[in-house]
Amino acid sequence: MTFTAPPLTSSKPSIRQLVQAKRPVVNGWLSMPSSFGAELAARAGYDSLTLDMQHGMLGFGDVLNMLLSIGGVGTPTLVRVPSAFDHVKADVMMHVLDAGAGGIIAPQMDSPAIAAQIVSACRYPPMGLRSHGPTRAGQAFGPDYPKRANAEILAIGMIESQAALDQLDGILDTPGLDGIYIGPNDLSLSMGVAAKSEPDDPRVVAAIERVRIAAQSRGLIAGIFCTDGEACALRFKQGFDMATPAHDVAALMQGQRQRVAAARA
Ligand code: 3PY
Ligand code: MG
Repeated sequence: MTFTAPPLTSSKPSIRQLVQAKRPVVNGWLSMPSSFGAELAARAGYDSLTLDMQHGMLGFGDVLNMLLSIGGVGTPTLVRVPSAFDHVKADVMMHVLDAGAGGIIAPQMDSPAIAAQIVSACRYPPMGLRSHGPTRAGQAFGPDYPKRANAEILAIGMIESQAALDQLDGILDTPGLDGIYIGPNDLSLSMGVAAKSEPDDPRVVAAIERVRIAAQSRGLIAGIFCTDGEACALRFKQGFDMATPAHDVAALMQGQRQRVAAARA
């Protein structure tokens, strides 16, 4: 008798399915190393979650435990990896995909060469250089995972610098790239103004709109980081596919401050 472990498939739609159905993807952003916190976020109703290894306090072990607890709910989960700067970082991308991430958000996709490296790390040959070893992903997504992965894993890179704006067409034309995420804070800094999640400098505002249109005209997913839910709603009205209502730290602090203030009122 052979035993095949049932895949932990979820009834929740994938990010790609939501985007194709033109439904806005509300993407939670987790920075705190807590598998219980990750489970709570998954139960809070987000369409997708991103585990942040770049600026969040997460290492690989935290990401694995958070993927395990989110897996119980079934929310599609991406991992923002620490860096996309050089090929060495491809090992982190491949490692979190093996752990069951549904895709990568790579920061600072500043050139077509970096974009090509991100895609390559997310794709098995012949499309890329991802090494075979889906230790958890093969269990979580089923035995046909290696066959499906190239089509289903999302390779998303962040547009958040003047350098990326200067080479935007070349970056967005990278074969196999699934989408872009705008980092408004780094983009603002790189354009010479203060870091802001909701930039008001007209040059930054125009750049954000230019990136969204250029990405979506190529069929790429366009996502952006925001301050809160209201800001996300505005971004969805502008036409963005995905938006993040800030990270868990901001939400936790806002909720706690409100309670402290209410208690002292
Ligand atoms: C930015 O705004 O630069 C980001 O990377 C958001 O996380
Ligand atoms: Mg950034």
